[in-house]
Amino acid sequence: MEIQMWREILIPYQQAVQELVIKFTSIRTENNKLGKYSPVELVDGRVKKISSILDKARKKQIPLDSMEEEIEDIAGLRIICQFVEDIDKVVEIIRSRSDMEIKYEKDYISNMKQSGYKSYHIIIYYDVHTALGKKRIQAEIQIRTLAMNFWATIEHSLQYKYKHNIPAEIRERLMKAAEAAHVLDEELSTIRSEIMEAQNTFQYKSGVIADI
Ligand code: 0O2
Repeated sequence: MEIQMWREILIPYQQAVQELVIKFTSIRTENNKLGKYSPVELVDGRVKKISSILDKARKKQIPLDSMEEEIEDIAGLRIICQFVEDIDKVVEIIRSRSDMEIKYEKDYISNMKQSGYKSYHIIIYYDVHTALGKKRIQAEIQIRTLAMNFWATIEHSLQYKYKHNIPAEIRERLMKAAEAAHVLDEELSTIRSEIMEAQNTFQYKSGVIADI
């Protein structure tokens, strides 16, 4: 398929990512305005590069006409939470939304990947209205804590550097780091209410909600 055609195919995905980033970010800003704790800390989104789409299709032997259905992360969203407990809250929010239909969920938190990767994935169907009309696209939403994200970002860079062949010694250290990230999440969870209270007080004092 020609590059120009791909550029056209990706337009609704770009729009979907922009819309979804705004929608999830507004959960944070609305909570802040109400002086409430937000389960959403950070939101990021991206459209997969054409070269990565084609690589994935080649690797998984996906035919051209089913690429859009089978490559579920052409539109990708990442929602970062402070605490593990917040992930469940975000999942509940997504399940209750009428503008997003869940295709399926993958829990890599209860079932950590062999690499040490932890994250909660939800594949959704989402309708976008572009100049060319309505299109139902898929998006992958990854929900994880700051600690899980820190680990995943570093591991992803190493995967890239070593072309998916990370040396055994580094892999071992990554497993230790994954365990340390898990311990950090557990420790912080035990003082979650203290931290939430402190952050609410801080928001009032620093005037984040003073302009309501
Ligand atoms: P990107 O955009 O570079 O992040 P597969 O990709 O074949 O392993 P599947 O079914 O496509 O499996 O989806 P899966 O396992 O849910 O993984 C999808 C995405 O989750 C990946 O996208 C990563 O972003 C993330 N992920 C999954 N496993 C790992 C891991 O071990 N380490 C890290 N750092 N991230 C992981 P892509 O395709 O890699 O693309």
